[in-house]
Amino acid sequence: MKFELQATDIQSKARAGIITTDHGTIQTPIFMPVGTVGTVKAVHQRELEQDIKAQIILGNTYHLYLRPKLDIIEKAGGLHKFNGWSRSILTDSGGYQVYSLAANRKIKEEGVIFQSHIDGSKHLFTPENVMDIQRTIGADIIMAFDECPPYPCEYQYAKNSMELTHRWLRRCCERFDSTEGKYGYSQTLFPIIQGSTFKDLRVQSAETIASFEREGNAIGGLSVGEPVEEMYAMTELVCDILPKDKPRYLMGVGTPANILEAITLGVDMFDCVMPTRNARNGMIFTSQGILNMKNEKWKDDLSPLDPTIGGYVSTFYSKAYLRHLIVSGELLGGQIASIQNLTFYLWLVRQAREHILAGDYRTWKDYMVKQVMQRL
Ligand code: PRF
Repeated sequence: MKFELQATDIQSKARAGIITTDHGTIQTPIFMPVGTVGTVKAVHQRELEQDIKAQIILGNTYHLYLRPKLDIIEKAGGLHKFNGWSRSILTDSGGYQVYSLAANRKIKEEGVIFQSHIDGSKHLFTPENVMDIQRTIGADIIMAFDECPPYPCEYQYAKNSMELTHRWLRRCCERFDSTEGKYGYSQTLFPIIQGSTFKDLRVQSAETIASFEREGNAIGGLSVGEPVEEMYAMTELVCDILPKDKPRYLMGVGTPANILEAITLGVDMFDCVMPTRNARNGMIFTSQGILNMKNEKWKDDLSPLDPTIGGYVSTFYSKAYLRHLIVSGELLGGQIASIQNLTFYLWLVRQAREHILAGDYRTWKDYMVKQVMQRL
């Protein structure tokens, strides 16, 4: 993997860059649609590529390991071949899903013992086998195995958990560096900063993670229920410590406003289920603001969803038609809504990038946050 920092905004710490993996280039700042089980829910790979213009998508170790299981992904020749997505993929390590989804999880020094949310079967994730699993899945960027503590959390718990994450990182790196990709292209490992909302822990974690000198760094443990000001404060604190010549990934964030604000602080990569999950419930993001499709107001509005952001779905379908599909519980409603929301998220980060390159990001951001977050 390569990262070229192209520009830093004059008015803020926002950055524009290019990541190159063996599956293509990624222009940052970037939003990565979440494809938990190897599919971005309700969206075809062709739509992801042509309409949404996604450059990288996410997959999840926890889910793919439990179903369809590794033997099938390996037989296919890796996740890219299995799901037909030929651009870049990042996999999360399971260091989050195992805490949020699995039953009866027990965290020990060795790893985490948990029961599958699908069939109750018992499994063990360790830093070593999570590296091996992500080698087999074959994502371009893989994540270290971490513990994401809940919010709120006692100082001592957060400290112990952060130290465990750091010890696990050493084991992740040892296993990753002594193995190779299985499919003829290279993979890279990103470590994850933890430390809850404690400043001294965040500083310590950022310094420790930076000292591993991996090709990119991630910020975990945020957007887990803490006030948004805390999330921004922790993000800024760690971005100021992380090396400038490597991409920074803020995990699981967030709303359009969260993304635009975190870009100001120096974050380059984002992922979140919000655009797809909320789409299926009728919450539509557009360049003009947020629409609740269940609202009567849209029942006879035949204007296009969002003609300014480009893309077939956003230009072709009307608000009234999408409302009709969603109110009727039609599958196509979830599909159109998901494509609209992702097209908007990718449009938003492309615009952000252009304004960083032009040097007026902050001015544009202040205006845009108000516009895209207003409820229409
Ligand atoms: N760790 C991992 N994945 C994550 C997170 C984390 O802390 C978060 C926190 N918002 C989202 N996804 N491994």
